[in-house]
Amino acid sequence: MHEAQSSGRVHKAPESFLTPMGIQTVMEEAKKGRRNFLRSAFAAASAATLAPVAHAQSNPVPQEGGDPNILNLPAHSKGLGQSVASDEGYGKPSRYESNVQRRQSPGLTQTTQASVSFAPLQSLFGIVTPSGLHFERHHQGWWDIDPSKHRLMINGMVKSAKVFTLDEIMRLPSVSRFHFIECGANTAVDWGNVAVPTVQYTHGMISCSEFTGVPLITLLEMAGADLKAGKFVLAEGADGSSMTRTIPMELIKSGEVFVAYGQNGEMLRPEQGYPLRLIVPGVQGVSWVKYLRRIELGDMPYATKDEAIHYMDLQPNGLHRQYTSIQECKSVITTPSGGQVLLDRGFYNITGLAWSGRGKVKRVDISVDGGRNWRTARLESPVLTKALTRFNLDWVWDGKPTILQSRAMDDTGFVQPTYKQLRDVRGTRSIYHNNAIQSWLVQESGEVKNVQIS
Ligand SMILES: Nc1nc2c(c(=O)[nH]1)N[C@H]1C(S)=C(S)[C@@H](COP(=O)(O)O)O[C@H]1N2
Ligand SMILES: [Mo]
Repeated sequence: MHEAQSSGRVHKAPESFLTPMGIQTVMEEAKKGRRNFLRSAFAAASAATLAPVAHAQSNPVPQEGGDPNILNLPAHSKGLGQSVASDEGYGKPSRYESNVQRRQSPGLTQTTQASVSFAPLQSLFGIVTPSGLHFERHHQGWWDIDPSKHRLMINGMVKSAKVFTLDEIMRLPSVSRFHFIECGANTAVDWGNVAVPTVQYTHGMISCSEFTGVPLITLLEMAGADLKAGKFVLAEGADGSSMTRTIPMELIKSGEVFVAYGQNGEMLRPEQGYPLRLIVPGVQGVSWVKYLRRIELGDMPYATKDEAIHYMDLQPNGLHRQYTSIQECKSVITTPSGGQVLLDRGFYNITGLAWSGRGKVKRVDISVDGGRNWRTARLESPVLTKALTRFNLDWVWDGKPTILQSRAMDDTGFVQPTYKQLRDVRGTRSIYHNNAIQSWLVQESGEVKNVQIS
């Protein structure tokens, strides 16, 4: 299996093809002359030294012990390797992985400079997005701010306004938690039935990291916040976009909302808001204010520009949904997905991601026949609240065209809707908050395509 598009090969070690079927099955398949089954398994291995295709073909029945190439010792098995990688300072991925990159969507128009880049979901494993591949959304460009000069003010309905330096914040009791962040505009282009080619572009405005920081309630208490009268805070960023968002105090009082400086074990990346960003689990990305410089406690929603003009949903009845904040339960199959090619019929591991802004993912069902029948996928651990959850399911493709779909359910019982169900409620004029079931058409040629079915 490989990808036709430039957005990254499918990464599967041969083992992951063999394990679910067992070596016995593989041997039987091979004896039946299905050498392509093996070929696709080996072709997927990334090292150039592994199993040249010609050998596998001229030798359809594996000898005892398997591929004879295992006996050809490559240079790296005989010589001295390189000195410690710390010579280069910060470690980098293998040069064979250089096609795994954030990308700008071909479907989005660019004004003065690019403001969105999408995470390569089709190339990632597990639930954590490597920091260098985290999606980006900048309303007015990103900055690498000098942390010694950065300040965070807490003001409004507090006893005395307080200004924190980064050092002062880092002395306080901290928490570390895994959460997804999804832009409210993720999957937006698909509202208009525009079939962008890959999962990177349909769903790549989501990422998941382990964030570290201080609960916002701690900082509010230190400033002597009026926790009875204070109902909402305004969060403000230090970049030129004057990003401002209203966050309800219920989320803050629960201790869920925190001011982060850490991401995946190190300081935040500049693109992600270094040195301070607000983490608002389950809530759309725009509320996760980067370069956080001010928190004001008030008693009403603020109706800021980013709440009164953007991120609202026009309903069929002509009214707008405002302050739409929770990202509802959603999932997507990341392999096989748009732009990838199945080399041959046979076994494939279907894998993907599910999430819910309301809590944990409870179940993911998968259909391999366009929604007629559903099988329950395996959820891989950990299954964490308001974090990405990885699912897997065994599948044997019979070589005929078919449609793959995933449908997630969260622990509130909410079930991810079809496009028909979503449009019945939300109409056809929405841009944001599309959590409909994604359909991937597997064509007879093996090419996988983005399609919409109701
Ligand atoms: N200060 C500031 N915060 C911001 C933004 C911004 O442009 N400036 N963009 C918001 C939007 S719309 C999203 S989706 C997320 C994107 O976060 P990321 O770039 O870390 O992926 O940050 C939010 N916070
Ligand atoms: Mo966003």
